[in-house]
Amino acid sequence: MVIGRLADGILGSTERLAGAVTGTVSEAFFEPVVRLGVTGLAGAGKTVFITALVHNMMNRARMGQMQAVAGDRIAAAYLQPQPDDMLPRFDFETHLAALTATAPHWPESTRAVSELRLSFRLRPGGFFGPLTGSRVVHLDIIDYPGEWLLDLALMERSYRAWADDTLARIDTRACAQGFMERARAVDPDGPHDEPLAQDLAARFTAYLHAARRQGYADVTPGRFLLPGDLEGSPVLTFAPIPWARPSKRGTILREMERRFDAYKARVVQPFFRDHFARIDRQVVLVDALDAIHHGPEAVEMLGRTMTEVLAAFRPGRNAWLSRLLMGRRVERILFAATKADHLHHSQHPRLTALVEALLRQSRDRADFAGARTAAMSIAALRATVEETRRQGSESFDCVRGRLLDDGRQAAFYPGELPEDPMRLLSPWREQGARDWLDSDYRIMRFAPAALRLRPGEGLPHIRLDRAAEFLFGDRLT
Ligand SMILES: Nc1nc2c(ncn2[C@@H]2O[C@H](COP(=O)(O)OP(=O)(O)OP(=O)(O)O)[C@@H](O)[C@H]2O)c(=O)[nH]1
Ligand SMILES: [Mg+2]
Repeated sequence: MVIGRLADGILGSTERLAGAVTGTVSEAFFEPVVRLGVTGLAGAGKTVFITALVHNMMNRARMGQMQAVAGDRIAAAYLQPQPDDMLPRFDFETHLAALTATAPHWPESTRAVSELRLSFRLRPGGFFGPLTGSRVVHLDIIDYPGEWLLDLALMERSYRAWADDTLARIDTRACAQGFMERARAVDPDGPHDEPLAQDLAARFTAYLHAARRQGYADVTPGRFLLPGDLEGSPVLTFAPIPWARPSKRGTILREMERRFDAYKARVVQPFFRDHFARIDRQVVLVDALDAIHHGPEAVEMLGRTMTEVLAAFRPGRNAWLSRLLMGRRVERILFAATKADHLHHSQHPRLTALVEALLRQSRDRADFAGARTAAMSIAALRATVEETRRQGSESFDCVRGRLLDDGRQAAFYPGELPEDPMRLLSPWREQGARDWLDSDYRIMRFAPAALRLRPGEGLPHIRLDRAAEFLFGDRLT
């Protein structure tokens, strides 16, 4: 059966079933809700992860590692209207259609927060099961850019502290010079002038993008990189400028201060209060293979950015966040290296070990405030098959797939990851090495494979069922 048609059938019936099964919002009172946050830096694989997860929870033949699936506890899984009216809905149908088209393609980049509610009707289990009847559990999935977590560092700072600090840090960076020249020339006591503010903000944004490409982790304000519908608005039209005296009314310095405060109050705070603070379970997706491909410095920078991002999960270090959370905490955090279908499975433990090593720097300081954590390598959508090739007396564990660039089928040997992840971390730390010394790690972009799914089968994946079991399996039994 063609998956497009199969999926259509499922979707058509599920949203109808949703209404029939759960009826009104008031019933939600009796129905537990798990809020699952899905984050990661741009391109880490959030959209594909959510699409594949939802599809596989609705078509569970490939989810055997989940206890609730193995024990046949899930009677139905269906999409429902989400509880938050003000959040864009995660566009599951469009993303699924892209991945399951006759000529499948990857979904568009999303770059903003979105939400989807997947509900489960569970069969009664245990000794008293037959007496209790079925029950409903809701999984609210929230997709948000990891970059937004970087803004946490701004919340306890004044404009002055932030501007001073930022200018001192970026002063010598080559990619900041276009901005720095303009910033140095500004008279902070001069009258506020909108074209000047816009020019400063545009140059600062261009600097942030360049810094991000070069792997710098200190790229705040995060929303400058992913503005969504705030693009061009005054809350994103400010920049750090040098100052000597306290600001006076009507000056450009005063306006910059005011907009920085507005950014914190109107952009950062609502995100943390309305979305982040309500998350129960979290998956942080990491594209470690892409960093390895780019070399030692990129791996180091990925580690630093992750440390910054993960500060949000160690609220003890930030008084503002601790007050906001009021003792609430994320119960489980999964760190998942994505796109593991680029590697033969024999190398997956090494990829996982690298993610664990990258995390260790954050973990050593505080263990995520008591949350249970795990790391694994996954592919939300498996685009390759494994193949072992012989060349002379040597054999190579390859993966084969359709290349994204020209549609050709190709077998690909990505290079062998070292057993000790420090061999990936130390070349930059110890020698500032630009390239890998003894090996070469290549990466190829594969297109999603054309699929022939049998009824009940979700999208092919690697360890998505284990990831789901860790993240919310306990709430489905
Ligand atoms: N081979 C393979 N490639 C993947 C997988 N998941 C994601 N990709 C690749 O990574 C790209 C980005 O994936 P997305 O899911 O769009 O990433 P994202 O984190 O939502 O990206 P933004 O929305 O831009 O922040 C895709 O276009 C694919 O090329 C996977 O499981 N296997
Ligand atoms: Mg996305």
